[in-house]
Amino acid sequence: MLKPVDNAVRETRKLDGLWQFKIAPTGLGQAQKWYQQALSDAREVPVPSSFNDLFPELAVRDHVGDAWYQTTLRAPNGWSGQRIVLRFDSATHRATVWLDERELVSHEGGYTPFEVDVSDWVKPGQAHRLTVCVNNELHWHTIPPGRVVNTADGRKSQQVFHDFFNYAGLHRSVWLYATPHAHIADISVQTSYSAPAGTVDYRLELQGEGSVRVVLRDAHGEVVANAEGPQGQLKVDTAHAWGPGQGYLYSMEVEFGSDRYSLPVGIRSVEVREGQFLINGQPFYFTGFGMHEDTAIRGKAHDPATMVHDFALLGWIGANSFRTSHYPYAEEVLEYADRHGIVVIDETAAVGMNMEIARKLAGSKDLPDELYSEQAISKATQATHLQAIRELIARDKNHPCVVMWSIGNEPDLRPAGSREYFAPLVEATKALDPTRPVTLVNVMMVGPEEDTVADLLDVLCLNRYWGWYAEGGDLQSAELALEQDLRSWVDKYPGKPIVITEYGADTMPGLHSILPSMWSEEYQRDLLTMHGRVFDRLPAVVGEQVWNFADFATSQGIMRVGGNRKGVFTRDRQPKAAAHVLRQRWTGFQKP
Ligand code: BDP
Repeated sequence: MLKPVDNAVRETRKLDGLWQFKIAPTGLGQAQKWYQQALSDAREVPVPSSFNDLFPELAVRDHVGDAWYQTTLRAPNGWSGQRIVLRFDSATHRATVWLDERELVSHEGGYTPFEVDVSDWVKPGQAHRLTVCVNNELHWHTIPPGRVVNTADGRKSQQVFHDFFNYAGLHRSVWLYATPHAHIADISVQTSYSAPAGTVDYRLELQGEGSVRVVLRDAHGEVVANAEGPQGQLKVDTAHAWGPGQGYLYSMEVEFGSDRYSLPVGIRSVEVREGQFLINGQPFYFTGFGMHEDTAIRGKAHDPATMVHDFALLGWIGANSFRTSHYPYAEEVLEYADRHGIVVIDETAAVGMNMEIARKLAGSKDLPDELYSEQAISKATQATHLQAIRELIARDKNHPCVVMWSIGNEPDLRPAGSREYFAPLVEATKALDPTRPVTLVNVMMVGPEEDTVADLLDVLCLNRYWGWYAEGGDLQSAELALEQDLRSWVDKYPGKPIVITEYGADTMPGLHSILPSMWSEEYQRDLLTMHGRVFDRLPAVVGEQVWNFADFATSQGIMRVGGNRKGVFTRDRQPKAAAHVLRQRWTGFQKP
């Protein structure tokens, strides 16, 4: 799916800004046809933003149901005769859109874009009413799953099975854009690199008639290869590879009839071989974090200032990678990673398929007994999940920074039905993109003898909390247990590389302790250092990503004090003591 761009023939207009807004019980506004007129009793909210933290009102923060958004849309006069498209970069977790009184489109899934051709309805120069109903409920069949229950006094309450606040709203930009009617609908590239040569295999999806020309330019604008036709290969004899720390991008310029699109392309290869994760044939060791899209006030909204600052902190600390835990991030983040040579593990929003964790987080005792069943994670969930994978790959397939797909986080892979649920999804991911390794992030409670899916994965991604949820306060025992745990995976799956995708400790900034004590800055520092020692003793470990980059908001509960405090940075991005230790370890890091 192509991101809207401005060029000689294409134009964009962002609809971001203050929109009219109103929360409502699920279905009420549809029944009363609120899209037929100006929203009554509405107030202004910014787009993009989560709505939850904007007002000092419990009913807004904890709202479960619909959130109505409305604005006036006007396409420029100059767009007459063009194809006009309305695009939402995300609407969390689902939305229905009306233009004036006409229902245009609905979309399920809170973290991937959707768009609709509005050429027949939008009259350039004319004002149109744009109404969006966003719904934030999570159910067993949604991704992520959750459960809506009724409180004793008849309100709706959302139980989430994952450990981050269920922020909702229009989190990313809304666009109107114009292209010629005969247009380039999609571009897919797959690259390979074997020093010094590189190739770019491309495939175009075209609507309408026209001749096709494809030109590849280097970063100086020099033409290095060209081709004709909707499918082909561009060869570069002496290629400048994209790689970690090397955000070198070519631009692939596509001409189709009068349409133009220029796609940034990084030439690189990714391969898992003999226990190593190879980028451009070289062993790569991941350093970095699991992150979150999470800041004060705006919640999960994409914000360029936060993005630039977070990447600067990644650079400062010597991180070369991150995981988009636990959902696809704004596409701008991937573009930035492309340009700056940061390596990304790209994850779907399938998080929380785990009753043991759900019980702790949702505080609920009456969850179904069987996780993979019609009452819980069902065929319907699997269908939503597959669609989420399709949409993730459709959006992100051309980003060189993305080196691996993670189809989910910490599902319980012990119960009956887990393999039947996940095996087809792993297979589908590999079929959709044969060029990238596929993983599914393993939870500590599922050991190598119990995990029903690990044999299908290219890389073992393990989340481990020795010294925190187990052996808490005793780093000596934690060190022994961690090493034993990891060696059991190496024994069972010799030759499969391991990335530790989570490890860490909740830490209150400013809390200090002479002796190792949980929650202190020293404890987090020592726990991370201990993990580093163990990883260095195990050649199979090809990466370490600390949980988490920064403190983040969660649901309320007895496990969390003002959110999850496992950040190496605070929520406002100040370093805890551990940040300095990681910086020392990661700057110029070489696996021993
Ligand atoms: C893991 C989850 C992550 C949590 C983390 C924690 O993958 O989302 O935030 O543990 O408990 O289970 O801090």
